Amino acid sequence: MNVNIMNVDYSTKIPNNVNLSADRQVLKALEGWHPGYIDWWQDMGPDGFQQSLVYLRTAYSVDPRGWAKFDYVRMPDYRWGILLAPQEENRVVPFGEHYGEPAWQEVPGEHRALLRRLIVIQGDTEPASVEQQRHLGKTAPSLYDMRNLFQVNVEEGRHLWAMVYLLQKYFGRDGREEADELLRRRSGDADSPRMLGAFNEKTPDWLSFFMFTYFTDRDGKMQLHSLAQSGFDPLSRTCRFMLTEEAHHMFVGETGISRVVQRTCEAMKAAGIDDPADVNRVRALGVIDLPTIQKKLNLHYSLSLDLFGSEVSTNAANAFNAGIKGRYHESQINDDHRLQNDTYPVLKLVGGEIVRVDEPALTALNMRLRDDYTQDCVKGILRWNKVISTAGYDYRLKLPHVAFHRAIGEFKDVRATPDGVLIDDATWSRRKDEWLPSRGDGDFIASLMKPVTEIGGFAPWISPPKVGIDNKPGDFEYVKIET
Ligand code: BYC
Repeated sequence: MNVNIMNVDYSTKIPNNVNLSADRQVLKALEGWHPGYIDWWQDMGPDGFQQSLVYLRTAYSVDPRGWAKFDYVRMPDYRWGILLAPQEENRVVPFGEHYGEPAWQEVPGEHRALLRRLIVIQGDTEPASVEQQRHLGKTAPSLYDMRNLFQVNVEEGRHLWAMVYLLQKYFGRDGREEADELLRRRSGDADSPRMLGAFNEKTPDWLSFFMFTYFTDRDGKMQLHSLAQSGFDPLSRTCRFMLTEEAHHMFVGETGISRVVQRTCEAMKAAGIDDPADVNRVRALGVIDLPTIQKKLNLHYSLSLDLFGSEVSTNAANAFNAGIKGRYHESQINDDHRLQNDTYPVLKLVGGEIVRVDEPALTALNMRLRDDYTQDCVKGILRWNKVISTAGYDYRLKLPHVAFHRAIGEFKDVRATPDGVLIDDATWSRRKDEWLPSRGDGDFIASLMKPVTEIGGFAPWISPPKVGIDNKPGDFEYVKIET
């Protein structure tokens, strides 16, 4: 069969652009995995709405100029497919000890375990996020938002398929076992949790959902960029296409928070409130006060920082040396791409103080990626602050210090304020509710989470978006709930 890599073959049960119909063994393995996936989706995917018609985009091509089409779909009928970006001719390993050698089309034997581990970790996060968000459909502030949630969910499901394809095609029996385990672990489960910390936390409300898609999906972006550099070409091609979808997830987060901030500012202005920190008066208006938004931001940013691992990591150095996981925008960096003699400044705790220490660049790769991530996060903060200043308020949202509220790495054993001042346990206990969402904050936000399902309607705590999805008008029925 002539494979057209740009267009996706929808004639097989599992849509793909990897010529699965000629790869009987892998097709069989994937078809064997499919029923378990559907069971998982029914059990752990969006709670309710499985029979609703949702206006979703589905990838029909991997051509960046036009790759998706929109239509009404019942979520269990979504065509989860295996889509790889086109193979680049003569691609070479772009970094590490194998720098300049031809990229691998098969798993390099010596790096098999390392590669499998990274693919499994990546795969584990995808279903985890769907599990964390499964109850949110019931409190969606609009059909527009509900549709975005479900879009994110089905695409995280597809990203799981992407990793399962790699495991089943390239890792034989242990790959198949790992694929089964990905359906067995559950977010937050005491016995069988998901692998990384942030993916076992709750996503209790829509503000958390927006923060998660802004901050945690952005870790996904950074990690996928690093894996897209991989010398193992199938992983690189898979991640490159995943990044195309990922952009929308972060858009949902950024615009979601922007709309919450906008609504709060409008309500404060209309009520003549001058002080955004006057929490009780603002809350009485039925909108989320800016200090509470800041606390949610503190929480989700710090949880997401933990996803970068320790600042100094031999795992990261090994993955780089092996040519398996590169740096953000590796091929655009102007250096020797081996890093044997370079250093990188790392924030560390030395004698009870936070200082910058030059470490070998190879072991500091997690820190470097985390720094790139922080820079990327700042962009949204600037946009949200623009909304606040345009409304005439002198209040700034900001990223907390990297030592604040950490469970992984250099600062996991200390307490710090959002400004990075080290404090003792007693001060932390006394003041932590000023910095992180308290039970009372959670209860207040929960009290606002009333579903709005009429066409074109929005909950009073969030502004409508500036434009619709797929250029649809404001009164478009993004989800036909009863069909
Ligand atoms: N929680 O050398 P270390 C996404 C473990 S998100 C629990 O410090 P390393 C998405 C680590 O496994 C992107 N354990 O770190 C977003 C190791 O354990 P072992 C997901 C943690 O290995 C939203 C030990 O601590 N993709 O796509 O250099 C929605 C020492 O590790 C954590 C990836 O993460 C933690 N936070 O870096 C949907 C890419 N951190 O081996 C999807 C693949 C560390 O000693 N993963 N540990 O038992 C990696 O590149 C790396 O494994 C990590 C950790 C960056 C996660």
